[in-house]
Amino acid sequence: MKRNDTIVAVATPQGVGGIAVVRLSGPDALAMATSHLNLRPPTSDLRPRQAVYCRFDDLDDGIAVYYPQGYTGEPTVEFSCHGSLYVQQALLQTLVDDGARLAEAGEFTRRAFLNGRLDLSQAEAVADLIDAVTPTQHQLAVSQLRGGYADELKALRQQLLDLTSLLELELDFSQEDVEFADRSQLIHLVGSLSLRINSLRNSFRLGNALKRGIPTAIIGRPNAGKSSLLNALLADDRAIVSPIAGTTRDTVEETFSIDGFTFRLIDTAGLHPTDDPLENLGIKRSIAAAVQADIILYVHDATRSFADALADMQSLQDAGVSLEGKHLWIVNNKMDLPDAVNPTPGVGIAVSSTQGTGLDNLRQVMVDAVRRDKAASSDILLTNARHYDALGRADAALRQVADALTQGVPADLVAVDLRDALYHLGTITGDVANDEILSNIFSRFCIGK
Ligand SMILES: Nc1nc2c(ncn2[C@@H]2O[C@H](COP(=O)(O)OP(=O)(O)OP(=O)(O)O)[C@@H](O)[C@H]2O)c(=O)[nH]1
Ligand SMILES: [Mg+2]
Repeated sequence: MKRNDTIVAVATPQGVGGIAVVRLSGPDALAMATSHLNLRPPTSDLRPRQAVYCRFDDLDDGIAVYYPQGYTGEPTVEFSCHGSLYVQQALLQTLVDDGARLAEAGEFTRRAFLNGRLDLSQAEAVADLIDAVTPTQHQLAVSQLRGGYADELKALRQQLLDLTSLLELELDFSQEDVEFADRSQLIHLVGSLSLRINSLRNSFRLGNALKRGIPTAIIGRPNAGKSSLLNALLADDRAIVSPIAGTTRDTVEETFSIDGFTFRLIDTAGLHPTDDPLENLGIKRSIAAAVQADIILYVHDATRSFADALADMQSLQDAGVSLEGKHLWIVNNKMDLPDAVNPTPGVGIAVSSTQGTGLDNLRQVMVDAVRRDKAASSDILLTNARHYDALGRADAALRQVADALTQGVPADLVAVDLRDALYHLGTITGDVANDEILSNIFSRFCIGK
């Protein structure tokens, strides 16, 4: 990809709108724009960061703003025109005929990164910010955009880099048995980096759940009313409900938000002992949903014996569903029926999915729990899967370094692992970046960003 050409794209969403913004960025941006702009009054000038009313050829009237160093870090002109599809396309065409190139997805932000306006983790936060629909997602993106843990990692990485360079210098003097790199300082630094990395990695489960929706599995016996509960919480007829046991065969997923938190509800096939191979396939998926869930809503039909529910709790754990770190609530359903009894007063949550009673309480319990988890977690939450992976690799390398240092392994071998750790830490902020990493990140962006 040429990095020095002038690129253009519509920066506003595709389609018709009140206005559209066309963004032109690169060394020729100002010259290209001025050759088509009729400034009004004609004596005026495109001055840096000033909005100027102008006519763009014979096409449209609008506002142009020139930034000597725009979002991309290069000369940029942004033109606000009427949001007609014809005007947008014709404006693009004119500039392309003049030598501009249509920008690829994320290319403006990619340039901003390459020109040092943002580090890589901030560029990724821009994508998250654009995607955010809830206050929580917004808050997570903004905290990453403002530097967050990336600044801290950058500083720690720099210290590690300095010590690694000293260690490598020793290799040039291998005959002379000198130690430039202070080993105890190195051990201390590796230790504090590992600690920080682990606390960040531990925050990923919650961070990721808050960003993508907290996985919430609805589990229980056939006919307990799981699908009815899903529909009631969503206030939508999403899943099929019927009096026939075994209606839901496969998992059904849908997200919904309360008080700024997004939950990813997963309705599942009913649990019970059966020889039916198809049903067993469904039950396997129910268990898998319970394994990955942060919240389990165990739906119990309150007109039936509670012994089934207790047996299910046991069989879930036998099947490998660890309840550690999860919330599990027993939702006593069908409380509207005359023979319903609440078998777990004070503990279970009594609802009627068909009447809608008790649902506000259930929603409140769910939100309160997540709010408590968030308050109890570290101030910074890791939300980016790429960073989670890179931190894991960096940590593995650092562990090798720590082992090697305590065992007195020769410096050249320690240096190899140090370089490995430095590499993986560097990919987070973009101190190390190759085309593959960049393409992966920026292809997630939309055109014009
Ligand atoms: N009276 C009453 N009936 C309910 C309630 N919730 C569900 N039902 C009824 O119970 C039957 C089973 O409901 P479903 O929601 O399909 O149950 P399920 O747990 O999804 O069942 P499977 O998909 O077969 O595992 C349906 O006839 C529902 O109308 C409730 O709160 N009160
Ligand atoms: Mg169902």
